[in-house]
Amino acid sequence: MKVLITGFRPFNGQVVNPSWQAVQGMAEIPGVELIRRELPVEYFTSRDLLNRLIDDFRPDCVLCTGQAGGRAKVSIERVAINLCEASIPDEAGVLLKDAPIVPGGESAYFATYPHEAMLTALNAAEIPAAYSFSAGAYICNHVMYTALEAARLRYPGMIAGFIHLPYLPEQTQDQPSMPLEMQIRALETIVRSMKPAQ
Ligand code: PCA
Repeated sequence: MKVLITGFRPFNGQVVNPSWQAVQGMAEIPGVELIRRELPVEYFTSRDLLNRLIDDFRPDCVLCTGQAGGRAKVSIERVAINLCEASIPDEAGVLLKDAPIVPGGESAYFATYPHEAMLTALNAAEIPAAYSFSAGAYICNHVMYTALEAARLRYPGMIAGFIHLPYLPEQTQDQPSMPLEMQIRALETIVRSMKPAQ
């Protein structure tokens, strides 16, 4: 099984992004070809790059990951919406409000990964995890929408979804966080619970 897994660069003045740290830290998994890539926290370049990676590698599964500062658990995102609505600009200085990702496109796409198996596996591994029904309306949602749109329109059967990760302990004094070791284990557990579509 070929899995394209992405993390993000740091953004909004931070020096690390747990998502790329965790993706880089993952061990190889038997039976899985892991393709790891870092995405910029920019609307247009992240979408173009992800689409190009999907077209080049034709993965069975696209798993994108990002930071959700303030959340205590690993979030299994269930839905991406066709909306950009952010209070901060992206790292290229683009500020979008009330803008569609794809004008005239589907309003929303549901993640196509085996969310129940993933949550069960995370619970069994005693890693705090929960479903989330909003990936926001910034770059993470944008990238998730892009992956799910590619699955729907170009690569039927491709598994796609998005995982939001908490802050690392060193990123915050007063907000929830999760050690890097546990974030890495979470991603390994999630990938192991994926099954390619028949
Ligand atoms: N988190 C942001 C963008 C990049 C990241 O890691 C988000 O939730 O949209």
